[in-house]
Amino acid sequence: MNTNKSKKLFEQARQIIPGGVNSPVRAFKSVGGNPLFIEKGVGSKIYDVDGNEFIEYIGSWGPHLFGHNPPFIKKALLKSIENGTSFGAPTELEVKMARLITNLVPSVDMVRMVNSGTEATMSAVRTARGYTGKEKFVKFEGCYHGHADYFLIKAGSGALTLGVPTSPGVTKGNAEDTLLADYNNIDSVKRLVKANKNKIAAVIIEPVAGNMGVVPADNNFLKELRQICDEEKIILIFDEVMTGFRVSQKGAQGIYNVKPDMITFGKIIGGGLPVGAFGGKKEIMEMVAPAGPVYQAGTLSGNPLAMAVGYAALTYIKDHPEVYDVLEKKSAYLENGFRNNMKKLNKSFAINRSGSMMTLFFNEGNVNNFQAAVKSDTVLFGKYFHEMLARGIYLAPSQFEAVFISTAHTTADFDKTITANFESLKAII
Ligand code: KE4
Repeated sequence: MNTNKSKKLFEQARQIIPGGVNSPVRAFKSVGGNPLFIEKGVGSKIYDVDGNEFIEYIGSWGPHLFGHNPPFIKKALLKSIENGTSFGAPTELEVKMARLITNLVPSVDMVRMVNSGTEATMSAVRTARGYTGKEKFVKFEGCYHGHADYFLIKAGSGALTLGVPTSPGVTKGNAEDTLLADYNNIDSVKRLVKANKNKIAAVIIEPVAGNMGVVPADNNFLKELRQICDEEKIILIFDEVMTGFRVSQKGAQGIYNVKPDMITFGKIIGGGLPVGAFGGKKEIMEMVAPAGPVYQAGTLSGNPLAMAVGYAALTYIKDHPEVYDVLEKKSAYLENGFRNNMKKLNKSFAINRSGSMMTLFFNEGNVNNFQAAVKSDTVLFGKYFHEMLARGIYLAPSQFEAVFISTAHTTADFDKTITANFESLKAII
């Protein structure tokens, strides 16, 4: 495969952009080799600057539920730009977007738009602290909530992939107020609550973790978490930046029937443009400026272009709930293809899937938490990644990420992927 243009661009990029990329996981550091520079995306395919075509499963890390550039998204963007890009003043579309989200998601009475998942989670924790008057909060090892200082305490995703359990530059003060629990281990939460009586403002969790690879919460775990938060007056925050409108029309809370007090969104609600959001109960959200004293702001929050695309995406989801049955069938087909391959090869690597997000772990055990996930063979994953790339399949360049299936992926795409998976596994085992 000719990748000369990408190589040249990467050499230039590394001189003027840290690591040559604007987000670490894109640099292929954990799989080796040089990243490909992408020129365009159409449906389930992306094309790099050297003209190579790939069936791709990153979907821009989650936003592309309908594949690249679906006509209805493109139309909404082109129509919106006729009126300009951004006004820094309220627009009707922001009201319509907020109403659509509050109608679609039962636990959201009010919602504030921001520009990234990090802003959403950072603001949600600050609001929970302001509302409760308490300072500490609990996160789970292996969960990633973006790069706000107080989350980069043994974060998952990028930090985990980069093997840096805590990031330099994060102060002791931040680390002191961030408590770490074990995913799917309710006793670890109880121990923290007991040791920090009346000091914990919030628990934030990915209800289906996607940043240690896909690790769904055990059924009772979220219910027990909800109960502890009720008893201890702790705000339960579901970080659904990845799972929101991905795993069901109501996100993960739609499949677990557990209502959080606050919820964060990103990715799909922006349809590929920079958007995040945080929302929840009215009495909590009324704490947010200018309604209340918890300051939060953003020059481009709720900007017309992002709202136009996000509104088109969520309107499609509202009008087509059957899209989740379609995604379930497509995703199950791919998962079963991989499982059949492993049977033929007499291997039993773990596959975790929730709806249209899935991870193949190079790990023969059951992966239901961070400690299990990190036992995966990342060297073998790196070899697998490149074998698949050489066969025209572009996966997430890290063992600790999810692959995303879209409505644009066809059976022909899956059959090609399943064949590539078989040949790649055979080549590396
Ligand atoms: P952003 O700030 O990257 O928009 O969102 C942070 C975030 C928050 N919460 C969850 C559950 C997330 O998955 C993310 C971001 N996800 C990663 C992919 N695992 C973004 C990819 C990247 O860092 O480039």
